[in-house]
Amino acid sequence: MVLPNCVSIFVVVFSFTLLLINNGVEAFHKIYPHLQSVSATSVSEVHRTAYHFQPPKNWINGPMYYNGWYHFFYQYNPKGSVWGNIVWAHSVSKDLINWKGLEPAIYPSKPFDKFGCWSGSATIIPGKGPVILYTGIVDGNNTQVQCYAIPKDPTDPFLREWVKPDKINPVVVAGKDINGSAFRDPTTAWWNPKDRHWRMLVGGRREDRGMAHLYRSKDFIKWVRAKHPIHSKGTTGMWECPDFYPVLIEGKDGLDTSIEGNHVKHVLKNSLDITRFEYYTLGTYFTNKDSYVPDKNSVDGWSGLRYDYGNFYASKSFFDPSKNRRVLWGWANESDSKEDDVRKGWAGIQAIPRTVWLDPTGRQLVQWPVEELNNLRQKEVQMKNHKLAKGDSVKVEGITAAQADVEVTFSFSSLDKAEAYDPKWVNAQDLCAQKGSKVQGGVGPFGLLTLASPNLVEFTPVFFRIFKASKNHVVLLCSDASSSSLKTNLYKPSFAGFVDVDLATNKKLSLRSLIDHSVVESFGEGGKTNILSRVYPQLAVMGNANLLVFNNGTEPITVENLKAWSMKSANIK
Ligand SMILES: *[C@@H]1O[C@H](CO)[C@@H](O)[C@H](O)[C@H]1NC(C)=O
Ligand SMILES: *[C@@H]1O[C@H](CO)[C@@H](O)[C@H](O)[C@H]1NC(C)=O
Ligand SMILES: *[C@@H]1O[C@H](CO)[C@@H](O)[C@H](O)[C@H]1NC(C)=O
Ligand SMILES: *[C@H]1O[C@@H](CO)[C@H](O)[C@@H](O)[C@@H]1NC(C)=O
Repeated sequence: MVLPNCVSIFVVVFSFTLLLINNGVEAFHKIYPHLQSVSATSVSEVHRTAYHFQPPKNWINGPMYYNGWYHFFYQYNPKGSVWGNIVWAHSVSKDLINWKGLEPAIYPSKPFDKFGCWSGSATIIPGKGPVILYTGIVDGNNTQVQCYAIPKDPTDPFLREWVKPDKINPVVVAGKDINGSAFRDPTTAWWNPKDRHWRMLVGGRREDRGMAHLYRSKDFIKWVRAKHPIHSKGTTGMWECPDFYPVLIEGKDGLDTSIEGNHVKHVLKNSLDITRFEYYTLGTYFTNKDSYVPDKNSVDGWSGLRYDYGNFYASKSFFDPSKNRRVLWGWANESDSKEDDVRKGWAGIQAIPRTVWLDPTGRQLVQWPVEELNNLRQKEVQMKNHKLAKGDSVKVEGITAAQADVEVTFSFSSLDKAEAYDPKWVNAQDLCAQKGSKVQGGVGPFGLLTLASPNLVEFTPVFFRIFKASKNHVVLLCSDASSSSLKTNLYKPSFAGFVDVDLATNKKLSLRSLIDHSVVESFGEGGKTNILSRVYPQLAVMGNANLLVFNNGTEPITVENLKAWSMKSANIK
C-alpha cells in the first residue's frame, strides 16, 4: 500500500478497536474497509518496541523545545474506525526518550480545518512564544490551507490548550496557479533581521515537478508568496514535509533556523511521495534572491543523499537550545500486512531522535542517537581484539539481545582481497540483494547478526562489504531483512547505502545498532550511513534472540572493540 503524505499511514489497534488513520490525499481510497471494524482478539507483545516511541497512534508534526519541555505532536483520528478528523495529539518529555501523553492540542473545529488538521511545524517567536502553522483541510476535495495556532496560556508548561484565532485564519490559501490539493506541510519559519520578515516553506508540486513554495511575512499573520519557489526539481513529484535549516560548516553544534552567513550551509530535505523515501541536498541559501542552490556535488532528486537508507519518512528537525543541537526525528511504518497490524494491536513507530550536523568533508550530514538514550543502557558487556576468520561467527553473551544497543569497531590489515567493483552497481539496495551476507567475499561481508535465532535460521545481518574500484574503494553497508523471519508475506528489503570513507589511511569501520524487538536501527561509520529496518522474527524473539559478530570474507577481520548493553524500556505513557 502506498500512502501519500507525511502525516498519513497509520493503522492502529487501540483498546481492541482498529483505528484506521491517515490523512493522505489519495490515501482514503486505499483504506482497508474489511479491517475497519475488526477487533483484535489478542494484543501481541512479541514485536512491540520497548524504547522507540510507539504512540498508540502517531506520526510526526512539529517537535519543539520550549521552556524546559520537549513537545511532540502527532496525528490521529479520535473517532476511530474511518479516515478523517485528523487531530494533533500531544506528548511531552524532559529527555526525548520518556514521554507523557496529554490531550490533543489541535483538532478540527473551524471551517478552515473542518476536514482535518494535517502536518505542520512550530516556530518559537522570541519574546512571544510558540506559533504552530499547520495544514487545514477545508472541504471533501482535500483543499489545503495553512492555519495559525497559539497556546491559550503560554505560561502553562505543558502548553495544553491551543487557540486558532478566527479573524486571521486561514493565514495562507493557495493562489490560483497552485494546486490546492498538493499544498501542505508548512516548515518552521526563519527571521531575516535585514528586511525584518519571517519566511517559511510549503510543499507542493506542479504536474510532476516537486517544489517548496516560499512565503514572507512581517507579522506571521499576513503571508505573501515569493514569485518563485525557493527550489524545485522536475520528475520528483509531490514534496511532502519539506525541512530547511542551516548547519555549521565547522562543528557539531546545531543552529537556530534563522541563522545565516558564510559559516553555514543549508539543508533542504523533502519526503518524496512517489518513492516514499526522503532525500536531501546541501547547498547555499541566497537570502537576497530567496533561492536555494544545491552544491555541485550534491545530487538533487532520487539518486541523492538520504538521512536513512531504510524505513524512515516524514521526518522533521528542530533546534534544541538547551543542548545547542539540531534534532532530527523520523517515522518508520510497519513492514508486515494490515492483517498483522490487527493481530499485533499497533502499527508504526518513531525512530530514535538523532542529533544532526555537517560532516567535515562538507559532502554529507552525520547523525547520531541523542545522548539521552544512553540512560537506558545497563549491563555492559565487551569483546576486545577478537579475530574472525572467514565463516566465523561469535555470540555476544550476557545481554538481552532483543532489546539492546551495540557499538563495535572492526579492523583489517589489508584491502588487497577486496572484490572488484562494477561501475554499473549504482544502486546500493540492488547490490545488497545480490551480495548478501551468505555470498562470501574478499574484504567482507563482516558485521553484526542481529535478532538471530539459536540455530541461525533467522537473522538480520548488518554488515560492510568493501569493493575495489579503479581509483578508490567502495564501501557498502547493508541491513538485510531477507532472512529476518520464517514468516512469509512480509516486506523484507535488503536496505543498503554506500559509505563515504577513506580506507587508505584508516583500515577500520564502526557500526552501532539499536535493536528493539522489531527494529534494527543502525549507524555506520559514526552516523554517516544509517539504515532502519523493521523485522518480525518468529523464533528470534525475547529470550531466544541472539546477537553475533561474523565475517564471511577471506580477509581476517578483528573485532577491535565491541560494547553492548541491555536496554531498559522507556517510560512512554
Ligand atoms: C469538489 O470540487 C468540485 C469541483 O470543483 C465541486 O463541484 C464540489 O462541490 C467540491 N466538493 C466538495 C465536497 O467541496
Ligand atoms: C492536484 O493535486 C491532486 C492531488 O495530488 C491531483 O490528484 C490532481 O490531479 C492535481 N490537479 C492538477 C490539475 O494537477
Ligand atoms: C556465510 O556464508 C556461508 C556460505 O554461503 C553461509 O552458509 C552462511 O550463512 C553465511 N553467514 C552469514 C552470517 O550469512
Ligand atoms: C512502508 O511499508 C512498506 C511495506 O508496505 C512500503 O513498501 C513502504 O513504501 C512504506 N513506507 C512509507 C514511508 O510509507
